[in-house]
Formats: sequence, C-alpha cells, structure tokens
Amino acid sequence: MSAKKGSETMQRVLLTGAAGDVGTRLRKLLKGVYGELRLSDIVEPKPLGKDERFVAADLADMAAVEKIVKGIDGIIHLGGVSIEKPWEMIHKGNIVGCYNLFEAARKHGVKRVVFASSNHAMGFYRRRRKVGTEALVRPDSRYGVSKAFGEALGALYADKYGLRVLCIRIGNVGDRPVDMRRMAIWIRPDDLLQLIRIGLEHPELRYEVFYGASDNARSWWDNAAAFRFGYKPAGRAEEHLAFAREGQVKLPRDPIAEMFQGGPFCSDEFAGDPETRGS
Ligand code: 15L
Repeated sequence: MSAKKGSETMQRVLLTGAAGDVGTRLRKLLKGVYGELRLSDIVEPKPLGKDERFVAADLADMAAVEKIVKGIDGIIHLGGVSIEKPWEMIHKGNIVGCYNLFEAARKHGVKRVVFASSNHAMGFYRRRRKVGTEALVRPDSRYGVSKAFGEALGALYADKYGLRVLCIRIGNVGDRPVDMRRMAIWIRPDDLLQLIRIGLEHPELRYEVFYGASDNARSWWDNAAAFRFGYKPAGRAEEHLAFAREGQVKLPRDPIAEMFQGGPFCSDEFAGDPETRGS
C-alpha cells in the first residue's frame, strides 16, 4: 500500500470535525502523511500548526461544504454531532450535513470518503452476541440512526457514482479503555489511523464497513472485513484491564445499559421491558 507524501492518488485530504477530540488526536498522527491536510469544523481548533490550513464550515450549509471539498482527493468525515442529542441537532449535523458532504464530494470529483460511523448504529445487540457487518443495524439512539443513515448514503454514492467509501463503526477512541464496556470496543488512535489509511489508499476498496476496534480479547464484533484488507491492530485492551476495572467501579449500576452493547445510549430514555428488546 503506498500513500506516502506525494502519492499520486491521495494528495489533498480534508478532515471534518477537526476540532473534536478524535479530530485533535488524528491531526497529530496525520502530520506529513499526505501532501496537504485541510481542516474544517465550525470553530477553529487552537493552536493551529504552521503546516495546517483551516476552513470553517457548517455542514448544514451546502455552499460552505462545497467550498471545503473543492480540490480535495479524499475526505475523513468526522464532523457532525458525536453523541445523543435532540432530533433537530442530529438532523442538521448528521442527516443534512452528511448528505451535503457526500453530494459535494460527488460534484467535485472527490475519490474517497472515510465516514466515521459508530458502534451506536448496532447498540441494541446484546453483549453475548458476536456481530459482524452482515447483521441488521440496531441503532440505540437518534445519533445511532444518523450513523446508519450515513452508512446507507455511503453505499448509495459508492454503487451509483463510483465514490470509494469506507464506513468505520468506531468504538471508543482513547489511550486506554476506561471501563469494562470499553474493554470490548476500545480503539487506540494509531489503529484508527491504520483503518482510515486503508479507506483512503487501498486499491481494492470500493465500499466497506469495518469495526473501529483494537485487538480486544473481549470484543463483541467480527471484524473479518477489516482483516481482509490487511488491518493489524497494535492496541491490546487486555493490557489495561486493571485501569478499566478501576473506572468501572466508579460508574453507577445501570442494568439496562449492561445488557446491551451500546451501554448508556440504550438505557437513556428507555421505556418498557428490556427482556423483549434488542437482538
Ligand atoms: C460514540 O459514538 C461517541 O462519539 C463517543 O463519544 C463515545 O460515546 C463512544 O461512542 C462510546 O460508545 O463509548
């Protein structure tokens, strides 16, 4: 796989959601990987490196999105709402915003989009289940629904317009898994970068969905698709078990959250009998 600086295919890369936590971590790791890295968000991340270019954009504003996408070869789309919120916010950032992003990418001849999907598109699977990417989506929140929408949009733009799209159902990005749920879904930032680079550079990638997880012995996911494309995670959740246990004991008990993979996103606003829910 070749995607060094100066690679013929991926010269100019756009990172949306650059001011967020994951965006901030990725900015550091992306230094020098591509010829040009353009950053975007609603607010400018501070401090900005000398080699970084920032263009502000509200994803709900199509003209602004077209501006940030123009001249770009590949997009890492982290932008939008990243947790559960009222529908108006999810709709604006993750439905309209995601549509604008894919549509602007098509119009301006972008070659590839890596879409930051989430484990919450699948959150209502029970923890005893092992799920792959063939399973039905079971969102645990309006946020999770918006991520399933983004995955579907990615498939449409790949199949109809030939855009190459990778959707990564990201677990939890951090230096260490902070509780027992995260022992199953944690991903170290450099492993996430590895997946993103497969999305932006792998010659055979057309449309794929991967799970964004490190090498976690307690994982609930079958990530065979990612391994087929050469993913070799370096992070091992088990090495941080004591730390995760310490974090877990500080959390209030939440029996509904503990049944399902999506955790507190499932118990939030939950009504009725959990025994009859999920899969
Ligand atoms: C996500 O999708 C969120 O963006 C992140 O803030 C975490 O809540 C993560 O899921 C998680 O499930 O831990």
